Amino acid sequence: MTDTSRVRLWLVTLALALSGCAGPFPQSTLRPRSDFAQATDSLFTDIFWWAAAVFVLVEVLLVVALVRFRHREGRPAPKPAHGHTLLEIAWTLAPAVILVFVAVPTVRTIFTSSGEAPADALKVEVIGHQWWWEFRYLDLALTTANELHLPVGKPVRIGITSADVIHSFWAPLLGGKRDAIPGQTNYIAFRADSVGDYSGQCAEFCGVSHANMRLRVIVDSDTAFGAWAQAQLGPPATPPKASPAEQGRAIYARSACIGCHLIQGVSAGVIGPGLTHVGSRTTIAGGILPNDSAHLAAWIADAPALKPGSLMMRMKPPLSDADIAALVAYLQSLK
Ligand code: HEC
Ligand SMILES: [Cu+2]
Repeated sequence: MTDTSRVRLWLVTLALALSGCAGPFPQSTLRPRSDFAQATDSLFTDIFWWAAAVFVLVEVLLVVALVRFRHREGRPAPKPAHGHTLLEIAWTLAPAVILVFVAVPTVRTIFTSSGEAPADALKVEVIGHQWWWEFRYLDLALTTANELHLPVGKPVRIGITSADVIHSFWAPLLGGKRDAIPGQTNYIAFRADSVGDYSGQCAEFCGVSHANMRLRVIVDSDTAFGAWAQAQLGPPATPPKASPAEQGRAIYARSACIGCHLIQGVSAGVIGPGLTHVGSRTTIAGGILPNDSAHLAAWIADAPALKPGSLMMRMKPPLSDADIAALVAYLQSLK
């Protein structure tokens, strides 16, 4: 590699690293927005400063030793410290004491992040699927996908499990990362402290589209959360007579879609995300695509082209463009 190309490589790397930090809510654990994230962040900060102090001390001693005991012409070798009892006791005890300072807050944080929550906490079950997330609000009898709405300031208890392989739920500014294991439920609990749209993702390799298994946690004000839940609990919108959306509903009802998707009163599939209110979501396909006409159409035409390995295979025989447009109109009407 020439010198200029090496410099260029470093500049590109730097630009990428810096742009990774941009944006309103980057996936950073260093900007906690919940008590859970706050606890892990303070633990990190505490241990970071302990480590920094040890580093400085060790480096200072090293430099002092290098300078003081360096080889000089005609000078006898320095006396070894071997067998110096006091010194040996000191350097055995000091690390033990430092480890206590690390262990106490660590164990405390393990307990505070173990999923204990007050009895009135909002209970949500998170189920990982290849490659999307299902969210069930246990007390509200409400199920949604990929976008988890939560009320600000309220305690939430999240039970995490999986329908297939091991995934890991992680919304860095709020909580996680905690494994989603089939046949087992792991818990986290937190209280989000500010309204916002926080991104997250699966954090355990789970197959070809692992990197395309993202999620959003939308922390709403109390009233906005209430309104959202109310709307989700309602029946799906009925498309107006003779509209493209009504035509779309007819196409949906006679296509393979019904075998995999739930739309209340229309179909009862359980393999893919529920679509009863799919029009109210901002993204589709595990948070990787915006929920707009172009992306919905491309997705319905050929999902695996947008998301390698997607379990929503290409429809056979392929749907016509007109059918796809009608399906898109129908799905968008499902607010
Ligand atoms: C074999 C089962 C299967 C069939 C048939 C199927 N889908 Fe899907 N669908 C899925 C799965 C699984 C996902 C989630 C894929 C992912 O995100 O990786 C999905 C995702 C979607 C999404 C995105 C939802 C979201 O919120 O992310 C839409 C919209 C959708 N399907 C519409 C349709 C339509 C319309 C049809 C019929 C033309 C259809 N699907 C047929 C399994 C299926
Ligand atoms: Cu994964």
